[in-house]
Amino acid sequence: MIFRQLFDPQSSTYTYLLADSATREALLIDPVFEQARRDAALLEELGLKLAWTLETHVHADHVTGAWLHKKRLGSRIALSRDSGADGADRALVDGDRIAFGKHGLEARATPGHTSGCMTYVLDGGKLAFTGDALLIRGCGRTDFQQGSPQRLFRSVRERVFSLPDECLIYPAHDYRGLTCSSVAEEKMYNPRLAESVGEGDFVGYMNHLGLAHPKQMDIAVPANLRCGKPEKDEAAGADQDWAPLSYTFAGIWELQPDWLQENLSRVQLIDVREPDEFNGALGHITGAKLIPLGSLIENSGKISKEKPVVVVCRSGARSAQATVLLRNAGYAKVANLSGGMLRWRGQRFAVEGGVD
Ligand SMILES: N[C@@H](CCC(=O)N[C@@H](CS)C(=O)NCC(=O)O)C(=O)O
Ligand SMILES: [Fe+2]
Repeated sequence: MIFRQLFDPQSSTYTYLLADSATREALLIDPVFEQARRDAALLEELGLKLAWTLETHVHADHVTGAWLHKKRLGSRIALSRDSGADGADRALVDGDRIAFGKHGLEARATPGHTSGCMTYVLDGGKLAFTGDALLIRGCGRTDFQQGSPQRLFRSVRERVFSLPDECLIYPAHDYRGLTCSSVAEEKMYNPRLAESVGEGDFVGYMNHLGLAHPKQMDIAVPANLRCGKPEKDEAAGADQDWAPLSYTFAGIWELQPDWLQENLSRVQLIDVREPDEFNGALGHITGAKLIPLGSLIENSGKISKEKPVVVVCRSGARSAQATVLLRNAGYAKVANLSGGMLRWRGQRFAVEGGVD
């Protein structure tokens, strides 16, 4: 079993990657639109095939990446039939099972935060992905999207707290940086839903939360009712298309030495090593401009914003940082030379200076 907890800092959303280590079939729970590249990079780096994306509910605070993953990776979309969303490949009802390899998730209807909330229970109760029904020492609000504190109370008590005490709880959000809890812990210490709290107190409390609506709500809810499909499809294609680039999980656009070798005249090549390295044993690529990483931004006036920029260093690490600095400085077309001068030399491409 492969398991990763991923975080979107903008909306404080957790996305979960689950996969069978033998068949490499994977699924994502609650992917975020803006993080689709990151998720795809991780899937690729781990050698996984995305079979499903699952939503715990129609989110009000971020747009799902479900449609984008389906378009790019061919995954299928599943969420509750009661969500009212269009565009799913599978409309889940209570008790449905989604299998991946020898593992499976059971869908348990846990309405109350919204009417279409599902909790997904892994392999008979090892882990539970509770969405916004049960948060760590908290719960989702009940003041919009057909929310109901009475329904939420019963969902958590009857469908989540009935899981084994040692079952781990992974929520859709945490606003304080907490990552994981357990059924036993929440039964005991959840200030709203612990076993010592009655339904009347819970309802009274939830009806007086007085929270502001999520900032993205007017965009997120309509988009999520289409499973994240943009109104205009072309908005999703904000990729760099000037070279066959790949995107790493660390968030770096990279290109391979063979492409650069053929296309040197189409790019500005910036070497961010120190002068003694540039003129040292590895040599440098013909036409490269030397601007050491430490003085890159002060010297960015020497780099045009019109022509794509490729950054190189010894191994590809400093130049990866340089791509981030340049992007932040407003350069849209920037990529790292994968593997740096070491790979360039290893593949026997020509250099100026250097020793054989
Ligand atoms: N400030 C956040 C609010 C997010 C929010 O309201 N989150 C919902 C989940 S969709 C919630 O139930 N929050 C529980 C809470 O804040 O106590 C935003 O603007 O996005
Ligand atoms: Fe929510």
